[in-house]
Amino acid sequence: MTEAQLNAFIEENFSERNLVIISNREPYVHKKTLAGIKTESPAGGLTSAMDNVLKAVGGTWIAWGSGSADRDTVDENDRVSVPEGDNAYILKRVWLNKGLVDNYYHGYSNQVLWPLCHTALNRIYFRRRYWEGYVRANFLFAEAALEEAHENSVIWIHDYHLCIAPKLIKEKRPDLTTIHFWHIPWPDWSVFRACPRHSQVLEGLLGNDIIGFQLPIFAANFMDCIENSIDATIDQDNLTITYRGHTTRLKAFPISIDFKNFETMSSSKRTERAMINLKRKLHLPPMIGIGVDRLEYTKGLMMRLQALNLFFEKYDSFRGIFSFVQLAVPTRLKEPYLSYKKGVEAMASGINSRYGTPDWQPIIYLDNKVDHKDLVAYYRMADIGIISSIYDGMNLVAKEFAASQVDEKGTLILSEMAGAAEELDGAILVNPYDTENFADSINIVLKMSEDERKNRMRVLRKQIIDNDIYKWILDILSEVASVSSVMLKECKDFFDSSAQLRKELSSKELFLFLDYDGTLAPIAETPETAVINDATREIINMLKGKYKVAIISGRQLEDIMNMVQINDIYYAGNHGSEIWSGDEMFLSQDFTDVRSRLKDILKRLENELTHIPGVLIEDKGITASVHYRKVWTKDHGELFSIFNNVTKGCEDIFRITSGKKVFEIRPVKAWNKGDAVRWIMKNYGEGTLPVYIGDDTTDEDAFKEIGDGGVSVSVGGNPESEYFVSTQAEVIDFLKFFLDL
Ligand code: ADQ
Repeated sequence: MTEAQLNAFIEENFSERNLVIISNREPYVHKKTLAGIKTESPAGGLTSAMDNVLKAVGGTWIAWGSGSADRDTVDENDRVSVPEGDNAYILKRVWLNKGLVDNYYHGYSNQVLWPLCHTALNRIYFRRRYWEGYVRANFLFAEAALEEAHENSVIWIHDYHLCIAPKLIKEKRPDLTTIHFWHIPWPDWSVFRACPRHSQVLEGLLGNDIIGFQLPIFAANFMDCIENSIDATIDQDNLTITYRGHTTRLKAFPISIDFKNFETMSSSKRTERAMINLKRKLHLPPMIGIGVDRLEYTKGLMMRLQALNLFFEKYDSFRGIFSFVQLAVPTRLKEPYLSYKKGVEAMASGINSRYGTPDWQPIIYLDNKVDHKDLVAYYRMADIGIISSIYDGMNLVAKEFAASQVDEKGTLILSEMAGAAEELDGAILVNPYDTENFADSINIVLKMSEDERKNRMRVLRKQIIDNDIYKWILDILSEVASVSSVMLKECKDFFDSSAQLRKELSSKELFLFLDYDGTLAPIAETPETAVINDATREIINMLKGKYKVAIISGRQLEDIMNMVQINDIYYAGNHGSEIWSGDEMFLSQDFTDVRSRLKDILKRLENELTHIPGVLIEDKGITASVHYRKVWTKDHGELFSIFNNVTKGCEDIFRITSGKKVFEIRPVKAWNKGDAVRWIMKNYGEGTLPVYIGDDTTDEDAFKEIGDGGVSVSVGGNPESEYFVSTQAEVIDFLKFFLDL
């Protein structure tokens, strides 16, 4: 992928779309110096890649104006054209006062979300004012985006600082396409539940049309968090979440670097001269290791130094001939970073005083930031690059190191906990917590044959060449283009539309179709405990005097009639295969032939799932449900693979769907809820208008059946329905609406 190819794609698809990027940090900072105002340009690879995109198509970048001369360089709308002289796009600055910076940035962003997502729970520190500042700052970013957005704009939001902004933007402008890229890991629910205000964070992010993660596992973890804390409709197969009528798609887009640029910089004469100078200036021995990090506890610098300490102790023949150069640029100059910095420096100097000699230092510790054009010399001259993150979204240093290895002589030691480990074959993987194995790995790499090193490095580099930053941007923008062309279907808030509905429906005869679990009764741990409350039962009893009423359920007919206990209404059980008309039962087909197959499947599932606690297999005669609400999240992977394995190959006979922590197994030819609605309407509903409410994926058949010929309402939102109510608790108000009509 070349930058030119990407630009051509963007020109074609986005030149009319006005791209708006929002990030915490700005791409150009204006600073006051003695010599006047100075502009500092993009530091990281990502910023410069996004900068190139906007230079190609124009658009707007919204960011916190943090430079000392930032206010002096903007117009009355807080905008400045960048880059200077080129005026390719607009940088719009958001102003945050010191209190907001403390609460939003140093507080909720860096003391709650950052440690949380890196599973460093003991580093979380929360104050209520952090949250208030976070919401306020997000409001300011969202407001700036709304001011800049045109019709048809695409808003591309970056990272964990801006979780609430998508919801705020979508509430005001549902027509805008919003994509959020999450640069850091997303933990599973057992970790994320520790987050103070976690539901608001998730709700905020569900304002996006697309959320991009570094790896599929982070998207799966996000889904897991939604499933456990928000009443939304989840489609595991298509990785979509529908909440309050809006659908969000999740997808992994592993980030990368500008490979060509690193390779070109590293192959230059300038770099060759720089390597000679560095070796002389730093008194480097024949073998060199390199670490390049922000001074950040998640990067595992302490573990790396512990491993190096043990390495020099165990493999003393390397003393005097191998030095490790650590570039550690301090960031976030506050606690806990100040203490961490002291600890790292003390450990480095401890190793030096233990093993160092007057003319050799085992650790050369440098705490300055180095431009990428100078950094490549460090990468290229190293025999070993070490990355030891305790958890990391991706880690671009891994890719930069490989791209700079134009002589293919260096080898990468990479933490298994870094996202890059999932992507890069050819590296030597280590567990940063396993100090001895880590130290041994350094020894193995330093003794590795030249052939093996070259082979490993070639494999590594090939993967980055094929997946560079331009491909990453292209993949994301292609997804955006496809989402906006398909236009994810939206549904409307039932209560917001109630005045209009009142007008339309009050003169009509209605037939109310009510789903049970998750609609009339809240979702519960087990099917027996999902009960309907007295108030709801009383309202249905009153409604049946006014309209025709049917209860439609996935449960067996007998079971659902027992649970509801209301006479003189219609019932459909087993997802519509069994229907009770008030005085007789109708069975849609004869199921004797599939019954034995279903029994076999259930028997196998029972046998193979016995060791997983919490699985509940419900045999409903014609159909079956496998509930896993009570199964530990850690066992989900195994459960899913056993389930898939057992049900594989029976697609011609059974239709398998997933709902709220349940798999449904239904004969392909069995009626679904849509068929049941059609049959009941044909036989008993002449002259009435159907109104259907349900919460699950199995209700989609009924929503589709109703189409424009009635009113379809989902609990939590489902793109197939026309309206939604937000939660199960609101269903009672929905029923009252019809009582009052
Ligand atoms: P970081 O954790 O900041 O960001 P990382 O991938 O480690 O990102 O990259 C750091 C960048 O800073 C690299 O470009 C590197 O060259 C540069 N850098 C670090 N130390 C430096 C030094 N001493 N001198 C000069 N430059 C230095 C987050 C996530 C990552 C994810 C990125 C991108 O935490 O997991 O890879 O975003 O999505």
